[in-house]
Amino acid sequence: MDFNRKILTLDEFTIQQLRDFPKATGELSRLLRDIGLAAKRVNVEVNKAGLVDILGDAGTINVQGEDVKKLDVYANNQFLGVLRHGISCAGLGSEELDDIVVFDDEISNNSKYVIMIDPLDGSSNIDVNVSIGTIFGVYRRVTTPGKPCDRSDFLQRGRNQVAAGYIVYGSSTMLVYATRRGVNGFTLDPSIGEFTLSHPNIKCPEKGKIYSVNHGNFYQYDEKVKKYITACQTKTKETGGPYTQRYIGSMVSDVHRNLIKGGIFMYPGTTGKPNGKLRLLYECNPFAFIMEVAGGKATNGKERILDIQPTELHQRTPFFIGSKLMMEELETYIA
Ligand code: AHM
Ligand code: MG
Repeated sequence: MDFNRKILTLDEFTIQQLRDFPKATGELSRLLRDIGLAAKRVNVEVNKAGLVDILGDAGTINVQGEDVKKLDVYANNQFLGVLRHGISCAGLGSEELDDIVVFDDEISNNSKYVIMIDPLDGSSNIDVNVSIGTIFGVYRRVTTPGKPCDRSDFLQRGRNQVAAGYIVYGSSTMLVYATRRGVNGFTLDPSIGEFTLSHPNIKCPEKGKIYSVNHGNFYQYDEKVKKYITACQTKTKETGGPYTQRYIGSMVSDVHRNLIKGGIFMYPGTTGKPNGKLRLLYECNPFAFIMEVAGGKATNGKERILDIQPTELHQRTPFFIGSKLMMEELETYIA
């Protein structure tokens, strides 16, 4: 069989990027390779979730007080294990873990990066065969390499991310990651077991036709948000609506689609939960970084997501993200 040698694998791509930086150590490339490896392992289990007894509740409650599905636990262990054994990560913070994990050994203590991760997002969709995903953000440590990392390395503003990405386990499996230089998407080629560059230099269209929000919460949103949603449904000169409503309930899939096609995704605060549901550090910050590099915007309604100074590992925030012009239009409603 002839392979198309013009198609780069994830490893080939990240190594090629190093050519432009003669002083680069390759540590970030190794980290991305480790993430790719863990993602492939999780992908195998996601694909057979319906077949084996890995499906369903693990019977424990995670730190957010939500039921944990077995696959969440599996995914968390895979990423934790691969990154701990790798040599490019000093520690990890995860949606599934109460506190950070410090990889306190000589090699890990010398690495300059830490990772925030949601190992398996969209958990309510796991046992119904709907796309789910992994989300990650990579930070350069603020503590000095050579010593164990600590919480201050993780409680950084999102704008300090050096890279961020996600994996979507969908009709095909994709890994998308951004550095300041651009956003690139890789599709898993099952025949060779490699992520291959399929979506080079992703740019989010400035305007799209899709809005994504949980309509079930409509009457709990504040008046300004309700007005904007109503405008999305109404044909007006300003909005160019009505828009199409699309909401999977897996943010990775919802934002991935809107990133490619153009659109806006919202998880506003509600009367019961003023900060909404989504977590700043490992759900919103990585997507905000990716979206901004792709030309879009992300805010909590008052402030740019990437400027928020975190105080808690698991803090939540209202979240609005999407195409630049649609976000600017939203801002005229909620400012
Ligand atoms: P999870 O981390 O428990 O999976 O929850 C996060 C998910 C997001 O992927 C998605 O956007 C949101 O929850 C959907 O929530 P809701 O069902 O309230 O609309
Ligand atoms: Mg999540």
